[in-house]
Amino acid sequence: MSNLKQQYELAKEKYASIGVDVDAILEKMKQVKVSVHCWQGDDVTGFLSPDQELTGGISVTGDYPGAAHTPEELRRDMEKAFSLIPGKHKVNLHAMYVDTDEKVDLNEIEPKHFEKWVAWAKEQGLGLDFNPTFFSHPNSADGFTLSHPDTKIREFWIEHGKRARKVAAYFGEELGQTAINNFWVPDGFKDNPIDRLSPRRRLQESLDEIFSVEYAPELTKDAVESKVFGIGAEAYTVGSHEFYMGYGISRNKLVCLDAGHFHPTEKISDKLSSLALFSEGILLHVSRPMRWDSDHVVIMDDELMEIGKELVRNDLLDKTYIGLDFFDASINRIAAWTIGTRNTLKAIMKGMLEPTDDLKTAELEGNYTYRLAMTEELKDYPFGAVWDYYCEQQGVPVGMEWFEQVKEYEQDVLLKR
Ligand code: RNT
Ligand code: ZN
Repeated sequence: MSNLKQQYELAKEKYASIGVDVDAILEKMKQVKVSVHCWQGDDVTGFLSPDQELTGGISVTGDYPGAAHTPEELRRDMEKAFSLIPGKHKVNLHAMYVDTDEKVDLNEIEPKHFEKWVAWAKEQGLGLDFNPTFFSHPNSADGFTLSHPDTKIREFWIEHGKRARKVAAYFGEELGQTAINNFWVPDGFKDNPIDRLSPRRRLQESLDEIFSVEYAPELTKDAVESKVFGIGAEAYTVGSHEFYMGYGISRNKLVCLDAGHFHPTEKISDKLSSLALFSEGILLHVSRPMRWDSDHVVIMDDELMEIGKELVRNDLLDKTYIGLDFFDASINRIAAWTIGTRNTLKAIMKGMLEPTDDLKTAELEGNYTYRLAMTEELKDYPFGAVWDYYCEQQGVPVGMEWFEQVKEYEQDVLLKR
């Protein structure tokens, strides 16, 4: 028996003693899909107009060598990352990642401009998700898009939203997996507005117009993502949390929670159970805010573990689509994907490796001493042995072996760009 397998068998016994079936958990883990965001690979630049500066109140810092400059490079980099991550996953594209020789604007995009992505996803056995891009464009230069007071500008963005949905439906059709299409709109004011209502009314009307076409949920589902503030929109964001809670629930849309889009002491882990009671479904943007919506690479911190536990304890994995949203240009970008995605999967596995029913019973009986004792003991259970074995079983590197591969790839590919 290999050493890893031996460690695994010991871990299995230990978890079995508290009623946790580890073999069954490995089976469940194989079903968990994470939507890996393409934009970590090129610092949110895209291929529509790569010379256009990044706007929308988000920001990427760092100049680590090796960013992808073409769709081919980006795909190759993502393939590398996926070879280091256990399981079969999805790729999350933004409209600005068009892959075509045609000069095409956001209000002109069509499924054909994404054909190469689809062919690649098929070949790799990946799903695709999508996002209309409401930023980094001359028509968003003054900070407003779907809520813009100028009808002409609003119409441009409404057309973009409609076309983005067509692309998402095409992904769903071609790949046989629902493509989640996430609407994040950066609109907001730098300083205190007089009229907070009218922009929100315009955003509501624009979205209603975009969503007036029905698509089968097997093909695509729409999500809406709120935010508390952005750079240059510190005073007021049109698409606030309350706006999209109301909008998403009344329109049967998925509500997207980004871990960085709330006040610093607010945690999305605590929002999941409430939202789940009322919403059609949930989209997560797993991210790591540091003092603000800084989009740091996801680490195994308390909040990530809490998200994993909440998904498992409340049986939300079927209702929740898990996406990532971070962008760090100061480190190797493939390592960034690998660390963030592996951590997200680990957090879910940690959630699964808990005697949930037993703990729920104890809580119901008022046995809070047991609840505390068990949850503390669990922190020392041999999670690592289970994770390592899962990686081996899925044919991906165990432990720091993945890092060696990233280093090699950096030498052979990234540094030659
Ligand atoms: C911005 C939102 C949004 C973007 C991506 C690129 O604050 O989090 O999800 O990060 O669409
Ligand atoms: Zn996000």
